[in-house]
Amino acid sequence: MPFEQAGIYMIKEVFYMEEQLKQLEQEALAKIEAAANLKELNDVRVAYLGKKGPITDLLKGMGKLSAEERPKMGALVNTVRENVTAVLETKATVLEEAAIAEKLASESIDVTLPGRAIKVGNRHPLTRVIEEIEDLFVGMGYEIAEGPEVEKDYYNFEALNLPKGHPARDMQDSFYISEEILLRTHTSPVQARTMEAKKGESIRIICPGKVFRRDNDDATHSHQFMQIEGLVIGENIRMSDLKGTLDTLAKKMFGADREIRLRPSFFPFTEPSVEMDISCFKCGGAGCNVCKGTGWIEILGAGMVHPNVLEMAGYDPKKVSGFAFGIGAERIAMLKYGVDDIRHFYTSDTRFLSQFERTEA
Ligand code: FA5
Repeated sequence: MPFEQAGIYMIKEVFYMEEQLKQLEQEALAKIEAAANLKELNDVRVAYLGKKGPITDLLKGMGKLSAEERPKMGALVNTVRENVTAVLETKATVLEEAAIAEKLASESIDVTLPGRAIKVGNRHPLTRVIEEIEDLFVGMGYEIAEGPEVEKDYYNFEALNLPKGHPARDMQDSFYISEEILLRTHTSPVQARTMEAKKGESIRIICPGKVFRRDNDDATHSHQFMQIEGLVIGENIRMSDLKGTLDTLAKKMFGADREIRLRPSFFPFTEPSVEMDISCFKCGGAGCNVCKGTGWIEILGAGMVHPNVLEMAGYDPKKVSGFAFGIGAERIAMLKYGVDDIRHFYTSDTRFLSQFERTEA
């Protein structure tokens, strides 16, 4: 090709490549603008900037240009690539943010949906009653004592002034393991054990625990039940101290306007012995179905510790005296919560037990 002709061809070629580049840039920018998501944007990147894309093709065609034109055209191609890349990146950021926002919106938690309830247990009504009584007495300076449920005949009966053959044993028939070992029939053996251990010191204890009797189960009796024993020993402990203590207990458990009544009774380990009634919390004393028309409800047995019991435990009845009481925890819980059958406490029926959820004792 003659020299002049070659020059004209070169000018045409440069012009053609510049035009193509501008057109490609416009096309790429328009497609970037139109890309609706990151995938479409990536397709644009591959199509225009990829190895098989038109811009790469143009670069490959630069061999046809003169040595002078080549760097100029190279710089121009690079400017276009940089421009397209920058716009691509800006758009990518916008689309990424939009994608995140969309994901967050689609995954948002509907807090108005009701949660799935987690089943948690609650304290047994008898535990509530026992803890409430414990709190009251600990607040008055009592200690909490414990004793074995499998007990010696000696502590359950003999040390409490109930020698073998004593007729009052019939009121508390036990389950015998052997002649000398039995399931305790009341919490009073803890009195005898504590007195023996304290060796003449003054005592102020409360003793909650499980007891057993050969009673037939019915609405108010169970062969296994809970008692709470109280014992105070010291100088000058009088019946009036017992009365004041029981009055405090009744008011705490059943309300400040409760009256108490002490009736003479018999226990071989106390003298004098009493049964304590409270004025009916339902009718206030007028008579109703709860108090069986009497206006009073029996709560516990109590009395002044018998001199024989003091002596057997090594105390001098001429120097010290004391009082004791024994509460049936089920009786208190039945009255307090209006439970009509003692067996409800022992059948583990959640329909019964769940009624005490979040209920203040
Ligand atoms: C006694 O057990 C004496 N130890 C109480 C006592 C202690 C008196 C200290 C004096 C000094 P009693 O057998 O009455 O007493 O029983 C006391 C309470 O236990 C009763 O008032 C009753 O509420 C409860 N109770 C007795 N037997 C049963 C039973 N089978 N089922 C459920 N509760 C019972």
